Amino acid sequence: MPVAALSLGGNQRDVKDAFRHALRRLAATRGVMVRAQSTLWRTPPWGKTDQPDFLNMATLVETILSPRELLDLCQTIERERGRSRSVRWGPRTLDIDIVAFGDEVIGEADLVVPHPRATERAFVLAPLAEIAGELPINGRRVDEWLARVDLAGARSIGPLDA
Ligand code: A4P
Ligand code: MG
Repeated sequence: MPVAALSLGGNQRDVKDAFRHALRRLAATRGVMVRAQSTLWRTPPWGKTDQPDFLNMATLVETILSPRELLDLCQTIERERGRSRSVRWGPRTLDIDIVAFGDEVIGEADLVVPHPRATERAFVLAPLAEIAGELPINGRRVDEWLARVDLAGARSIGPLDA
């Protein structure tokens, strides 16, 4: 079964609660098994810097869903936590990106895998490296990509449930 790497992020309202909700929903979905979850990271805002710090984490799921079905599921979970998409790279309660899906390469209008910006984002790579450092993405391993990005201000704050 393919393993997909997901990146979770948010900086509005109760983000930890949104992450717990997301992990519960993923685990409760038939055909999706949560195999690993990173610690929680506090990260400075990327892209649009005049907004609060984010919380980020990563999870690995093994799934019989297709990439599109997994995207639909992630978007349903985002909507359940009131995600609004008004500002690009702006504040949000819960964002779930598919970083990688097995070794699939997808280039559709609304689904690009591996996620095109994942390899330049410390907030994606640092949590993911804890659980999938050797995962290849676009020709390099996650831990190799991580060595190339600026980790300033990003720190693990421990397990989600602590
Ligand atoms: N979409 C295409 N490919 C994918 C994929 N692999 N996974 C499409 C998920 N979605 C994918 O998503 C818009 C559309 O992208 C979706 O409807 C889906 O069809 P989006 O999340 O609103 O925006 P985006 O275009 O994916 O932008 P991007 O670059 O992911 O930026 P975001 O998600 O808006 O960035 N700083 C820190 N420290 N931590 C963060 O978590 N997040 C953002 C938000 C900005 N700065 C951050 C963080
Ligand atoms: Mg996104």
